Amino acid sequence: MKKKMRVMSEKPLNAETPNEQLRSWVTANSMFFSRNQGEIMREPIPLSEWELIIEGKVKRALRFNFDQVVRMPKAIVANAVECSGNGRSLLKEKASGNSWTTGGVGNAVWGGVWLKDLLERVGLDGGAKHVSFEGLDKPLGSAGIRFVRSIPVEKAMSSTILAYEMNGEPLPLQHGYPLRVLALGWTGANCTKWLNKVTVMDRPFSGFYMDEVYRIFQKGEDPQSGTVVTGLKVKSFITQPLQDESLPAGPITLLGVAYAGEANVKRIEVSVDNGKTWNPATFIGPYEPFAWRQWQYVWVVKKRGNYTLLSRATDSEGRQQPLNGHWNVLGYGNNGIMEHAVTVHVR
Ligand SMILES: Nc1nc2c(c(=O)[nH]1)N[C@H]1C(S)=C(S)[C@@H](COP(=O)(O)O)O[C@H]1N2
Ligand SMILES: [Mo]
Repeated sequence: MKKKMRVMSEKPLNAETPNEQLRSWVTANSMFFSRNQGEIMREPIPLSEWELIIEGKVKRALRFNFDQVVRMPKAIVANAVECSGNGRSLLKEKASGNSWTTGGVGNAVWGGVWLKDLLERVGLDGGAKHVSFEGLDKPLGSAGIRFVRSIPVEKAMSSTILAYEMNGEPLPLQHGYPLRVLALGWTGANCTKWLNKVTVMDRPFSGFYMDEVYRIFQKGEDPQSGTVVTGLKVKSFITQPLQDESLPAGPITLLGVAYAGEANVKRIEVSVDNGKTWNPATFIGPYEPFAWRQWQYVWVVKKRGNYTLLSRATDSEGRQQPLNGHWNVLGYGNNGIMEHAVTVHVR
C-alpha cells in the first residue's frame, strides 16, 4: 500500500514525501512535497482573470495573459526541487523550522517558458541586477508579509523557467497553478509559486524572506551577514532499504538518488560498514542536467546483524558530501553523510 505524505503542518501546508516514493526518477505530482509560507487559495484562479505583470527596470512594462504565455516557445526541463530545510531534523543539534527528514525534495519534468524569452520581450534596462517574484498566495500571520524573493539577473537570463506543466499535467494548485518559477538547480525558496508579478530591480529585493531567512548564519550572528541560499549542494541518500528494515541475508539491492544543483553528480560510493570502506555504486535511469540521478549497489550480505549503510556523492566540480552536515541556525542544506545513514537488521 502506498504510504501517505507526512504532514508537518496543515496551515500553512507543509508535507514531505515518504522515502520509498522517491525511488522513481519522476516523483508523482500527488506525492511531491509541499512547502508553503502562506495560505493556498481554495479554488484555482480562472485563467481569464490571471495575468503576469513584468515591470521595474525594463524598457516597456508588459502584461501577459495565460494564452500568450502558452503560445511562446516551450521549455521542457527535468529539475529536482529541494526545500532549503530538507534534512533539518536529521541534524544532531536542533535547528528551528519544519522537521524535514529526507522527503523535502522531488524530481519532475516541467513544461513552461524560459524566463529569458519574457525578459527579452520587455527589454532589460542598463541597471537591471535582480529579478523579484511575487505570487498570489495569502500571507499567514498578523504581519501579513508576502513571500517575495529575488534572484540575480544572470540566473534569470541563463537557467530559469516559468512552468505551467508538471510531469505532463497542468501545474497542480498546490504546486503553483497556473505558473511558477523554477530557478533550475536552486533551492525551492527561489521557485515562487502562483506567480503573477515579476519586478526587475537594480538591487536584491529587501524584505523578511530575503533578509531574515534563507540565509546561512550562526548563533549570535546577524542573519543579514549570512549568505543567501541558492544552488543545491551535492547530496545523496538511500531510498531502499528503509530505515530499520529487517531483511534476510543474501543479495540486497541498495537504491538511492543523488543531485548536485547546477553541477552534475560524478560518482556515488556506498559503505556498508559505517564508513570504514567505500565501494562504487552504479548509476541507473535517465541522465539530465538539473535532475537527480538514481543509483544502485548490490550488497551481498552473509552475516546476520545490524548494519549502518552510507552513501557519498561527488560532483563534477570535485565537491563531495561532508561526513557531517554544516550546522546553521535555520538548519539549511543538510547534506551530511552520517545524518543520512540507514540502519538495517539482517536476519
Ligand atoms: N508563492 C509562494 N511560492 C513559494 C513558497 C511560498 O510559500 N509561496 N514556498 C517556497 C518554498 S520555501 C519551497 S521549498 C517551494 C516548494 O514547492 P512545492 O510546494 O511545489 O514543493 O516553493 C517555494 N515557492
Ligand atoms: Mo523551502
